[in-house]
Amino acid sequence: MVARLFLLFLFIFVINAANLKPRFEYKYSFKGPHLVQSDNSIPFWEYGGDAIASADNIRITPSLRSKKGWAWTKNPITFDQWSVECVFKVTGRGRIGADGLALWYTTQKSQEGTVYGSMDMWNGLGVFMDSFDNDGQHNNPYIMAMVNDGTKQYDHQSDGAQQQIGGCMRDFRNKPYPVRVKVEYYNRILTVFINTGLTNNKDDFELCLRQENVDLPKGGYFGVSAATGGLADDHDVVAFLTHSLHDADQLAAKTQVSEQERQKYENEFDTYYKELEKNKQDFKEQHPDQVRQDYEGEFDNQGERELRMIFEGQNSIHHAVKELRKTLDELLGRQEMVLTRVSQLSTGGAVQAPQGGAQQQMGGGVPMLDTIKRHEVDRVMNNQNDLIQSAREMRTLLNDIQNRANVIQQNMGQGGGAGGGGGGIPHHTQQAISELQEHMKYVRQDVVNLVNRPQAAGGVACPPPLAVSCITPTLFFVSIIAQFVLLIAYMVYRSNKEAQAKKFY
Ligand SMILES: [Ca+2]
Ligand SMILES: [Ca+2]
Repeated sequence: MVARLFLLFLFIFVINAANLKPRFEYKYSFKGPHLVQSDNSIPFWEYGGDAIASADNIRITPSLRSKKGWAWTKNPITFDQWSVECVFKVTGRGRIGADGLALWYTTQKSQEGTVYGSMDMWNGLGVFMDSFDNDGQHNNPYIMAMVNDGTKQYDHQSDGAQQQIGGCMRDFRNKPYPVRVKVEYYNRILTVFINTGLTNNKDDFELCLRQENVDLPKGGYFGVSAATGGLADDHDVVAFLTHSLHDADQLAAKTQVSEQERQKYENEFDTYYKELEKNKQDFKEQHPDQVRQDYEGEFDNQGERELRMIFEGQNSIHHAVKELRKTLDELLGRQEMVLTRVSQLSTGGAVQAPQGGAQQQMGGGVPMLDTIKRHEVDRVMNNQNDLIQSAREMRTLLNDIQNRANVIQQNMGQGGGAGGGGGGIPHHTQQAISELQEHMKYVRQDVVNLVNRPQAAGGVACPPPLAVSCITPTLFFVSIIAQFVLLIAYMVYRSNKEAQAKKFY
């Protein structure tokens, strides 16, 4: 039976919810995280008593004994049907807390009193979250609603059990998530839902009470208050969210009116737009020099310029990296070369030794990559030896020729003194010598004539401008002999060369 009743209620709520269109009323709401302003005021709200406002919530009372606090909207509401959602946390160290939190819709505000921190005998609605079980019925914490016309006193001793229009027993203290109480007043129906904060789902509401034919005064104030007694809890209100409720059909009618207004505003907009365009055109015609060019291309160029700068920067970085890599490769190559030479010096010293002499001959001990080969060295050495040998032979021949010349000279001297006494000299030789002496005599005579003739003539002399002096007979004969010797030496050298060539082949 209870389940069927609950389903019926739920069906009615769904029907109601389907027809309701809420609209958030920020002037009757507050929430974090920037709840309080720099001057500790809350926009559209006022608070007092022991209440402390922070950025995240309003601590209506701290967990100290006998504290009272409150917060009210500054202005009365301008709508008749509404939904308020109070998000709060009641926390205390004890298993039992006190006294409780109240949510108000009344015709008066900011009256500190005895009913959960606010004044008694109120005119309007009070929804109480009663923590402390005054009547000992073990039915607290308890949530109840009470409507007052300003004449009734709240009965603390019985926890208002006989004054409530409805309620439910729910534990709202020390919950993991904020507790939410949603109160709806629509078509004279008062409904209270509760989310007990066991989950993080903000829409996890359950019905607490529903009462029809509830008449509330118009133009009241919303408020919250709390109080502590001998026991104390922190009563923190995290958010107070107010929505005005509108019938969907009424809203449609209002929207229809808005549609007509929209047409009107659109026409006005068209008119103003055309006028603006006309004024702009007139301005361009009157001030052609002040008319700015189209910005589109400029912005495009700027974007392209930035893109090009980025590309250029990347290219320069790429180039620098390439240069670095190239330099690194060169360094590595040099290092490898040095290492190779060092290893050759350390391991191949004995092998290199035979070439040491040649290398030193080539101008130092620095190894050369294109060094002279062994057979080339041998050839050069052989040529040098040949040259030395030839020089020795030539010296020998020269000595021989010189000796012979001396002999000839001696024979000539003896021949001149002894007459025909030839001694051991053959006859033909003696005859040739005599002929040679004859020729020499003629030659000497001619030379003497040549020397003496200029003196005798007294005119022609050796050409004085030339530095070369006139040749003397001794020099002449020496030159003749030297030529002779050179001729013989050349012939000897040639014969030796041909003999060597024959021997080589
Ligand atoms: Ca109580
Ligand atoms: Ca009780």
